[in-house]
Amino acid sequence: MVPDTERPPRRLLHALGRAAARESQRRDIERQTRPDQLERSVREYLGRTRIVIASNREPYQHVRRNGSIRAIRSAGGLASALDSVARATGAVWVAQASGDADREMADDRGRVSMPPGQDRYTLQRVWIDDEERAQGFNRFVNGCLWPLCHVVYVRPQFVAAHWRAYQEVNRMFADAILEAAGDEPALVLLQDYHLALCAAELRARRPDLTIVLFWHIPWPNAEVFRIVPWKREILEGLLACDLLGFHIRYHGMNFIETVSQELEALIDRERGAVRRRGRRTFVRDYPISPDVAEIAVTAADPSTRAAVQRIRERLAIGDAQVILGVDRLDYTKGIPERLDAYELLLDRHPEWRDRVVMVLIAVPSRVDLPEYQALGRAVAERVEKLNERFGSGQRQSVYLITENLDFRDLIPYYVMADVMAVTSLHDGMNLVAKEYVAARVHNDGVLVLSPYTGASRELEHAIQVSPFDVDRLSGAFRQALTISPDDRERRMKSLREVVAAQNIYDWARKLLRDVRRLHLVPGATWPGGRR
Ligand code: GDG
Repeated sequence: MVPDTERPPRRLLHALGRAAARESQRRDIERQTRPDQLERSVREYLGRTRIVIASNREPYQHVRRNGSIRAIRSAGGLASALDSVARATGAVWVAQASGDADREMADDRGRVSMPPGQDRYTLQRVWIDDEERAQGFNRFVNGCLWPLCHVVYVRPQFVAAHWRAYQEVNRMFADAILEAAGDEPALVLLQDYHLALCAAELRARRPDLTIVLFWHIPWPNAEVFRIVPWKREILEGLLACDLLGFHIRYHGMNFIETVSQELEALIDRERGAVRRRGRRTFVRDYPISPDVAEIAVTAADPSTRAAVQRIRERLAIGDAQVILGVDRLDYTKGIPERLDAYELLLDRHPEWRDRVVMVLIAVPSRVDLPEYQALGRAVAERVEKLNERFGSGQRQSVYLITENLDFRDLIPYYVMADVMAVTSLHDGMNLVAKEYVAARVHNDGVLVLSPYTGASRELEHAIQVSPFDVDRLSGAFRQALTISPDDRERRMKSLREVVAAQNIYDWARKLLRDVRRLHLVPGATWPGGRR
C-alpha cells in the first residue's frame, strides 16, 4: 500500500483528470472532419464536377413573419452536411418548396441562391400545386413506405391513387434534376425513401449520370417487402443508382436479399453489388453521426449550465434524477412502451416516486395522418394518468414538452439528463442517442438504448434492452438510476470514443470518397470501359 504522505492530494488528481479529459476532447475534435475539410475533399475527389442534390425537404424555407420575410434553416445535421457539399461544389439542390414566402423569393424558374445572402449554391424549388397529388405523395411516403420499412406492426396502406401520386412527384423531381444537371456529366445525390423512383426516370433519359441514393430508414427483410404491390418498380428504381447507401450493413444485406428474391439479378455478395441488365449497383453502409464537436462545445459552455438550472427551476424538478426522451412523436419511437416501463418502475419501487422525473420532448409530426393523431392523444392521456398517480403538489412525474425546440435549446436537456431513454421499436440510426453521448463531456450520464436502432451497432456499451420487453426496460431504468459512478464513467467513455471518431461531415466525405474509389466519377472513363 502507498503511504498517505506519498499520495498526491485528491484535488490535484481531479484537476489532472479534468485536464486529461479536455486534452482528449481537443484531440477528438481535431480528428473529425470539419466543413472546410469536407469542401477540400469534395474538390479532390470530384474536381469541378457538377453536383445535383435532391431531397424532399429544402435546406432553407422562406416564411413571412410580422410583415417581413425570413429564411429559416432546416433543422438537423443532415441539412448542414449537405449544405457543406453544396457550398463546396456550387451544386444545385432540388427540393420541395415548403415556406409561405418561397415563391416570392425565387425567380420565375423557382431558383434562389443559397445560403441566403452568400450566393454559394442554387436551391431549385419544386412546387406540387395539385393538392390531391401532394396529399397522395405524403400518404404514400408516410402511410405506406414508412410503416413498411419499420417493423412495428402498423399496417402499410397500399392505395393505387397514392402510388400514382408518388410516381408523378418522382417524375417532377427527375425533371427538375435533369434541368439542373444541364448537358454536362453530373453526380446526383438523392436523399431517402421519398425519391425511390427518381433514378430510373433519370437513367432512362440520361444514362451517363452518376446517381447515388442514401436510404435513411431501415430496409426490411424480404418477407416483409414481398407484399408490396409495386415492389418491382421500387426495386428497379433503386437499382438504377450506381451506389446505394444505408446506415448499417444489415439494412444493405436485407436489400440485396430482397432483390435476390424478387428479381433476376446477379448478386455479388463479396463486393456488395447487384448486377442487372448490364448495370451494377454497389450497396454500402455509411453510419450517420451528428456534428459532435458543435454539440460538445455547446454542452461545455457555462451558459448551458445556467440554462439547465433555469429548466430545473421552471419544471420544479428540484434535485430529482431525470430520465429524458427526445423524439418526433412517431409510433416507431416506442414512447408508450417507455411510459409503461416508467410506470412499472414507480409501482415496484415506490421509493423512486419523489426521486425521479421523466422529461419527454416529443415534437408532433405528420399530424395529418390518423395514426399520428391517435398516438398524440394516447401519449397525452398516459402522461396525465401518470401525473395523477405519482405527481405531488407542483411536481409532476412526467413533463411532456411538445413545442419544437431550436437544436441549441435541446442541448441543456441532454446535459441535464441522468438517463437518456432511446426506446425505438425500429430506427434506421437514431441521431438522438449519439447527440446525448456527444453532450456528456464529463463522461457521466447513462444511455438506455433499444437494440433495434442502427446506433446500437456502434454504441455497444449503452444499456441495451428491448422496448418490447417492458419488464426488462423498467429494470434497465432502475439499473441506470442506481449505476455506480465507475461503471457509468467506463460506459460513457467507451461510447464517447465511438461517437468522437466520426461526424456528419465524415459521413458525406466517405460517401463521396467511394464515388471515386468505386470508379463512379461522372464523365470519367476507366480501363475496360466505364462501370
Ligand atoms: C430519420 C431516421 C435517422 C428532435 N426534437 C427536436 C429536434 N430533434 C432533432 C434531434 C435529431 C433529429 O431531430 C431526429 O433524428 P433521429 O435520427 O433521432 O430520428 P428521425 O427524425 O426519425 O430521422 C433515423 C435519421 O433520419 C438520419 O438519417 O437516424 O433513423 O428515422 O437531430 O436532435 N430538433 C429540433 N427541435 C426538437 O424539438 N430542432
